[in-house]
Amino acid sequence: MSRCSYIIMILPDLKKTIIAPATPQGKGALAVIRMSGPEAFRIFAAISSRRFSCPAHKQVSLVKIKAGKTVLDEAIVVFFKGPNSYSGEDTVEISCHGSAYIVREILNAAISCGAVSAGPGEFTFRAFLNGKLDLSEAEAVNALISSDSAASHHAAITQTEGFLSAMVSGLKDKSVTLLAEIEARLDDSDGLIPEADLNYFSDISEQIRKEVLSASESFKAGRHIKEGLKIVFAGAPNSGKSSLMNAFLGYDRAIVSPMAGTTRDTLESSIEIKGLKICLTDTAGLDSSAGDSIEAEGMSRALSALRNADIVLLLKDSSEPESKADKLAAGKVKDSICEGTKIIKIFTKADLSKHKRKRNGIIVSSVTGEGIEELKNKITENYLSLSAESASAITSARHYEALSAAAKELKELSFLLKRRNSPLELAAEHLRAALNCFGLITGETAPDDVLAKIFSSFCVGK
Ligand SMILES: Nc1nc2c(ncn2[C@@H]2O[C@H](COP(=O)(O)OP(=O)(O)O)[C@@H](O)[C@H]2O)c(=O)[nH]1
Ligand SMILES: [Mg+2]
Repeated sequence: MSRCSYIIMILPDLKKTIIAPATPQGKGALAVIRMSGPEAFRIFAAISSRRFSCPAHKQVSLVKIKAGKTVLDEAIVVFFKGPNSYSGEDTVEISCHGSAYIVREILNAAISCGAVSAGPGEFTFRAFLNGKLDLSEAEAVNALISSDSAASHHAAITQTEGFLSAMVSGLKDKSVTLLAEIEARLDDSDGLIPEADLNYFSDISEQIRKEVLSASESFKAGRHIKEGLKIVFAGAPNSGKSSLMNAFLGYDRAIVSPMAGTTRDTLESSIEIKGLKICLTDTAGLDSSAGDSIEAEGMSRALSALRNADIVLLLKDSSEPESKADKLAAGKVKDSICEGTKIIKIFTKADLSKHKRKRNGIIVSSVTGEGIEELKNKITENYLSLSAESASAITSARHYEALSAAAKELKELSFLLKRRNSPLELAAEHLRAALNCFGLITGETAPDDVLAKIFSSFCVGK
């Protein structure tokens, strides 16, 4: 999205009443349309068969919806009176039949009576502006909609319940108390307040910094929880990468063939194992003799997948002696991976192999399924604690950056306080900067364009 396009919608105009479908486009048994704003009840009355000048909060009615005299549908309608609604405004939720035509006509009818189409995330943006939730809770709503594993769901649901807000609010309270102590000394020209105990101040600052660091360090786990573990299949051509990926998934995602060079691009798919999201990437064989430009591009994508991998499965055909291509692939993997990436050696085609001796790796067969369970256990063994950590992990890069910036300010603050004759003005500046970072997470100090960017990543209708 260009900078201009989100600058234009920086803050929603709360005087307007917005409307949008809350369910995906297309045919379905039911569709939900949401309308929110000061005119929501009046506009709904104008498109319905009954007069609803002042419906009761949470009133549910079965109503005919009309465009002029034409009946469009009979729908269940729920009324929420602001401020007790999701957005904090008067809201009408229409559950109509899930025809794309009906949805479009209801939207058109409401728009012709004064409603405007909602922007992405605008219902939640309004909820934020109306103080119904803070920014981290609003982001958690989006994460909840995108959650695709038990762990990512658990992390999102605890954040919608305010875990992160409570943690940040605790950090803010401690920082504000310390700032008040420092500012009192700055304002105390008459010397009425006891002199600052800089050691004590420094201890408090260190305490806050340690809490911030422990939260920001959980981002490593949080990233895995949200984005999943990145597993890459690598090895010589024909070592059985695509077959193993398919065996893992339980369906034929990748084309398998005895012809070397069948997989020319990287192929991605994800599954859930033991509550964790696992992203699998099949790669083109790591063959230096990659001839044409497509193969060369395939190779370069494979190397880039290796650089981003958490675990690389290095495959070798166990029914054949080790080849030059195997050695080459192993070398390429070692040269390309980042520090911390784990390599698991896999000996494939166990059903064809005469020697079933296990050599520092796992023997698998994509044909009989042998070894697949063992491999799944091996992949997840070091990450099982992630499910437990998901309740308190930082999952957003934005939150991580804000916490890291706060930790940096607090480090400078402690350093300053430990020095004799430190200028307290400077100490107060570092503390204010740290507070500003905390406010970025909960939204108080987030600039309008940052807010607009965050909400523009939401679905329309949320
Ligand atoms: N018998 C047997 N054949 C396999 C197995 N895995 C792969 N193959 C065969 O080996 C060939 C290459 O497999 P493929 O998955 O395309 O290898 P890739 O080039 O590494 O992706 C194909 O003919 C597969 O049918 C296996 O576990 N057992
Ligand atoms: Mg392949």
